[in-house]
Amino acid sequence: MTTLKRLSFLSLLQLCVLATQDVQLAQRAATPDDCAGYNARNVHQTAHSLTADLVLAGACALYGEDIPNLKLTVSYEDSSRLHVKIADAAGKRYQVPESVFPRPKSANLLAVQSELEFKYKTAPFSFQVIRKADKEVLFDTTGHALVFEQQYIRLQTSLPPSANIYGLGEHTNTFRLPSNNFTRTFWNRDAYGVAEGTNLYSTHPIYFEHRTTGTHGVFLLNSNGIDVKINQVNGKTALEYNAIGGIFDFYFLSGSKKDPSEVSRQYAKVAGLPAEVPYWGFGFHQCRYGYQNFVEVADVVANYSKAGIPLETMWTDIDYMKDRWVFTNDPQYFPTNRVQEIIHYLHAHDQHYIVMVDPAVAAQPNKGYGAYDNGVKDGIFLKGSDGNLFHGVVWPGVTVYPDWFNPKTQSYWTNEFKTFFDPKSGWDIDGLWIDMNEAASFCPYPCDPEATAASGGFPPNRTTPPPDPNAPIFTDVKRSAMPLPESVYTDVEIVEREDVSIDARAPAINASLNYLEPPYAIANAAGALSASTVYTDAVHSNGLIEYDVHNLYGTMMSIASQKAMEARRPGLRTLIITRSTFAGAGAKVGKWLGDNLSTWWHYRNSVAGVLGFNAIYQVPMVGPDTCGFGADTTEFLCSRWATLGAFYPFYRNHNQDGQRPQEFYRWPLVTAAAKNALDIRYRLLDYFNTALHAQTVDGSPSWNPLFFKYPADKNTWGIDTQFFFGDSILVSPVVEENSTSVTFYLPKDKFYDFKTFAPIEGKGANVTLNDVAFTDIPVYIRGGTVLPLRAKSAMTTTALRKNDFQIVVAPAADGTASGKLYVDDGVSLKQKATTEVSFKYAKGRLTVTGHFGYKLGVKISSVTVLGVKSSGPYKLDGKAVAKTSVAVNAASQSVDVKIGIPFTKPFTLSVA
Ligand code: MIG
Repeated sequence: MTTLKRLSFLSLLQLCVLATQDVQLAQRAATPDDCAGYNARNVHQTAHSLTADLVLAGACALYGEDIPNLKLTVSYEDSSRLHVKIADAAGKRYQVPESVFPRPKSANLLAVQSELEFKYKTAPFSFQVIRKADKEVLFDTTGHALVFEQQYIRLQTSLPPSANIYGLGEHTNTFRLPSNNFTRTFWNRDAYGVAEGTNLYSTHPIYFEHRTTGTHGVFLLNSNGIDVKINQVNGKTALEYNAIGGIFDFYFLSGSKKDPSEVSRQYAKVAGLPAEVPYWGFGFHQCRYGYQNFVEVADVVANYSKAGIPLETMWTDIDYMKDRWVFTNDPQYFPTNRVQEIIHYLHAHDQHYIVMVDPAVAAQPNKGYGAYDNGVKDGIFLKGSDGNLFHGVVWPGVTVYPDWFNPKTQSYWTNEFKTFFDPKSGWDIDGLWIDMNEAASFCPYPCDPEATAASGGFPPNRTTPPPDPNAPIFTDVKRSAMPLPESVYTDVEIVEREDVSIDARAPAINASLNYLEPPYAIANAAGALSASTVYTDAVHSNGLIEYDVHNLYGTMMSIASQKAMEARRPGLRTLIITRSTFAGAGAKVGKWLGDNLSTWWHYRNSVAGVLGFNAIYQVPMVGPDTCGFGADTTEFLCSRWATLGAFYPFYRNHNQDGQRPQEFYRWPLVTAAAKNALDIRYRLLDYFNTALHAQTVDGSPSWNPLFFKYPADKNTWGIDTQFFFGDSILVSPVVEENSTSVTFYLPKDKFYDFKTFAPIEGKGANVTLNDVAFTDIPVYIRGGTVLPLRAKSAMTTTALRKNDFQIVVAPAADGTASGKLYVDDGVSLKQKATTEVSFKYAKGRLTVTGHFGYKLGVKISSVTVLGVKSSGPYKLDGKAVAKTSVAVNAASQSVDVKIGIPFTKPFTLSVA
């Protein structure tokens, strides 16, 4: 009786819904392949496009209601790109907003002009994408029903057995993905320890597939939670997309038969060309979580220079904040006047300073806390499903989160930056580090923010007494608040942490859908969708639901922060390093690989991570925490990592609070390793800057997997502990724990040892080196290359740019070589004048051409030709070079010709 009374109208309604669902349940298919799929009707084919209505062929209802009517649109966007879109016929469903992912321009080609062919069957509807040149079927949904339900869409393609698939990051799997029994989940997550096989911080639903016939790409533009499953079924690779929302918005990229990097360029046209970074951003960065106060930060800077290790940029983590509130500083531990002293010192020494900013703002009303009060006043914080401010828990305790979709958020954010990072009254930072933007929360699901915050540790108590506010800094004393680590190797214990346009088309909240616990559960390693993040039923100011846009949060924070930083220093390139990204983020920011651990596995695995972001996702400015973040590093691991790190695009030593200190100067061995590696990096810096600049122009990767250069050589396809830095520098680090031996693959080609310049014949076989010192790393120049090296390294990149060049000619087996050099002022967004030089070498003659708009102000000290024995005579622009200027090195078979001419115009150098 009472129960009945309590039954409201609403609950009665719910009962009815349940009843209908039961009917559906009874009818529903057991697996996606049991579903009848859709039939294509009204196929409308013009010379430019194809459209069709897709009509449900029979109830599938695997995870809720089917959407009975769909629309297929196929367009030939350019000769290498085919756009295939399968959406609801009504066009009401969520699609990735153009403000976050601007769509590529379409040349609207005729179908006959495309390298790709779209072939379809009508009943049930399936399709193939075929590369016309060789009739290769690149994508094939035949025999696999299309499923399109409110909260579950599914599509499967058959690929060759054990297909070579790369991409689908962010992940810590091998670069070539496992081809069986494998799930890649996209749901951005704070992923301490970056466990293999789990979803990490970023979402890049692009894969490259490599076959003997060529390399192509497939990009699914969808920001919802997705499981991509890869299995071997009936002798084929089955790749299945299971997304919990959005639409199927595919871009097929035809790639190339001979050059895998062609797909990178084609994808860059879709994702956007990556941002150019300031030249100083390639310098070495030192960071850690747990620098206690300004004295310690200054000491680290001073100790680097005392040790003679180039330090370009010093970083400060959240330690600087007062109670971890963003846009505040602790007046006792990090008083502004003392931090300004540090920043002035750094700037006076051509060094730089970066600090962290988190998105979550401490929910501290009535405390005069501007970042909170201003946000509340502007109404820019994200609201929960109840219409009140959404609360999570981050370092300061209970927090709110900026809603990047709110049109007022940009001016709020820009203003907080302008105020706190004011060059005169505040902290004049040079770059920015943004974290926790998955968005991360420490609140488990279901979340009780007050209870979680009260459970302790938010914010953590300071563990050291405040420093003397007048403490002298930069006094050249090697002082340390932390004990130096012992110079012995100890086993590393792995500690797992316990807790831890289209824009306007915002679909209305659908009360029959479950945004918190949808029927299909993706394999989110955090558990529920809303675990340790913003609730997925939160509604953005434009009506978009967090359920759909969760994976965009970090990229939207990146875009807003990039604008805020540019507003501080108009006209200058920004260096922003983020943790969370979505496809396209590289157009604005760089990325670090998150919370790795100080283990040999993480050290090795970093190469695959950098390859993915640079060569595939077009986020080229990337690197892991060198020497490892969590767990204690060791002298040997940190030595090896210092040498490998010198070849990451983004080279930063970063460490977790409480772990053993790991600045490079802490051990003599690591100091030597870092000095040696930085010497190589800096001499190669203009070569690498040229490569990265080229990537910003057309997407050509500046970090290459071996198979990009040797696509026909099957031995290279799975290699992910070696790589090319730029196009021509082969790096093969020692990978075994505490070992001085390394076995690596040397493709059938001509190489030269970077250190000795001695030639070495690659045989398409493994090579073993047994005596690689901990301060050393095997580096080879690929034959066929002209390298513009700085003749000498320097303590800062500013000083480096004043050093002369040494041109190294490393001929291929056929005696030819080529290379290029790009130089500009290194900081401006728009360049007034640039220098672009091209080097060609053939038949003993080096020809240097190009334009020299940007004044280098340096000389070419010498040209070094490798693999030759002849001492000349040499002629420079037809005039004989003095014999005394020519030095033959018999041991390495190289000749160094001192020329000492200003690097201002074209010239030739030839053997007479
Ligand atoms: O919950 O700011 O990945 O680099 O040192 C940890 C403190 C928050 C996570 C980042 C890490 C950073 C740390 N942060």
